[in-house]
Amino acid sequence: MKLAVVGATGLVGQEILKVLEERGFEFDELHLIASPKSVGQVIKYKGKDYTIKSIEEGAKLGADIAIFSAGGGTSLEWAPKYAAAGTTVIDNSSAWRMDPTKKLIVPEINGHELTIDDRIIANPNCSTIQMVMALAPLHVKYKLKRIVVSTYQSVTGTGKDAVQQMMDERKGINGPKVYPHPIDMNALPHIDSFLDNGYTKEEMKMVNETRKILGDSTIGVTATTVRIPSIGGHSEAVNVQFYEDFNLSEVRSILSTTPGVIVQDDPKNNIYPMPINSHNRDEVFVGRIRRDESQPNTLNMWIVADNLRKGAATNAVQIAEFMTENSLVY
Ligand code: 11C
Repeated sequence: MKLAVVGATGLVGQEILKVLEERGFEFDELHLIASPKSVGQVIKYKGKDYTIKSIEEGAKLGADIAIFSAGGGTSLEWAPKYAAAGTTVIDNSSAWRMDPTKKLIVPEINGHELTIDDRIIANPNCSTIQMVMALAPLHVKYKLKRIVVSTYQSVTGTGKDAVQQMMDERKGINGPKVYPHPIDMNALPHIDSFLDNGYTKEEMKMVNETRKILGDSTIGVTATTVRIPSIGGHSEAVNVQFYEDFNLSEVRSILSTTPGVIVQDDPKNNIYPMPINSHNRDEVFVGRIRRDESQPNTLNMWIVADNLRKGAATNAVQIAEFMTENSLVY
């Protein structure tokens, strides 16, 4: 098994290496690939030195699996070249997610759709993954009609430079800016670029990716995505209307027994999910579970997860595990 990590020096790339090590992912060879400015640098993995290779070198390796986290442009250009050389590409960018010929996978939900013929597999957006992890088991039982979601997203979703901007602002340093406004002590209702319909790309990802993963294009989804000065994960206030009515204790029981989901819901003791606690965790945390008393069959929840983990690295590594464990890699 030859494994390549493309974009190994970025925040998600670094997290992928941590997750591979923690989960004991087995391989014979590891190749770390990054942009030209990082080529030749040395990165340690399990105490061993790895020299960063270029994406061109990586394409010639004949890797069995390549986990890409190098942005949409790189992926559009290079994922097909890697796939043509026999590599199964697991791609973290938005490049292939809505391509009808590519699968958009959260292993716990639709991993069973994967086959040996899938050579480019899309990893969903972080804010979508954590939401569908909590909603998929409820959809099976009560059938989703409409989702209204507002997000409170960590600066780590933008990358290293955004974390630096926040830290600089905190220290009063006038450094380089990633956001059009200050982020520390602020909230920006603006993630990714604005589209003609008034929504942002991030908001439309939540609409379209949710429907694709759950395999139901009739689900109504409307999103407002907001960047806040937090680090440990993304948080989401989700209002969900179902076709069938539910019972709150049954909802809690379904969520508590869903692999990868942890219910933290004891408001009297101030227990609810928070990004500070989801940091470095692979699970999705759900709390503030309550009925929306303003309309029938409607539930409110608060969902938090580490966007670099289940929202990106962990989900991608889980796809790689699924492919190898089920002999779906050439
Ligand atoms: C953010 N969700 O928090 C974004 C980051 O489509 O994979 C991931 C963007 C993507 O800004």
